Amino acid sequence: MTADLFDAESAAPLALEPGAWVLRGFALPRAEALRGALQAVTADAPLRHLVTPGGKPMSVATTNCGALGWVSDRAGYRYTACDPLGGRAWPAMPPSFLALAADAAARAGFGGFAPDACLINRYVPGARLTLHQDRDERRMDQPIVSVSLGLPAVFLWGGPKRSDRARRVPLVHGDVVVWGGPARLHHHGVLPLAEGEHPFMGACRINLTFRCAG
Ligand code: MD6
Ligand code: FE
Repeated sequence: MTADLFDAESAAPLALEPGAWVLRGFALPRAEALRGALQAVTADAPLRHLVTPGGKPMSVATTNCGALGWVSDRAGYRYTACDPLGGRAWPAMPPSFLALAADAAARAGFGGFAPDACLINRYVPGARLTLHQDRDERRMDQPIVSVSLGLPAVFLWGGPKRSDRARRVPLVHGDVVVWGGPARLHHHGVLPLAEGEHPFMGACRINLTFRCAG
């Protein structure tokens, strides 16, 4: 582990706008622990392609850990305590996940963040996420913490209205984005992932999104 990696945790956050921050490389020193915990979670609750309320399979594959998990099906979007695939509770949130989320939120000025939901998304080349708001959570006073691992992606950062102009923010392995307060309901998305092979994660991008859902 080099000094550079640890410096990432103390580097000044980049402000996208009030309440929204990019923490470059914040997760890098912990990437190995995160990957190990991720393997355990996905062995228990496999990644799967959920169907949108409109009936289309999502290009992103999804699973969850924590007390609550985000799901989508013909009936809509919601949080559930059990994995609809096996009927059992979602895997517990690994301590390494929880610590990273709390530390990143604190770095962005949101102290005491204790998420009860972690949505795990796997993007392969071509997978994308159209502009949306994260508004299925009960706690709008709590931020969203979004961790990028693996292949680079272009994050779209928009405004309160879907028609607001969206900025393109390149995200790489280890970057963390935190948004809350006045930015909590801003639209965001991910452009189609480019082809590539990441030395640490293979041919995919993993995104961990932490929320206070319940
Ligand atoms: C990202 N993901 O992948 C951001 N939101 O960088 C999201 O904003 C997101 O992947 C809701 C549901 C799934 C997601
Ligand atoms: Fe989102």
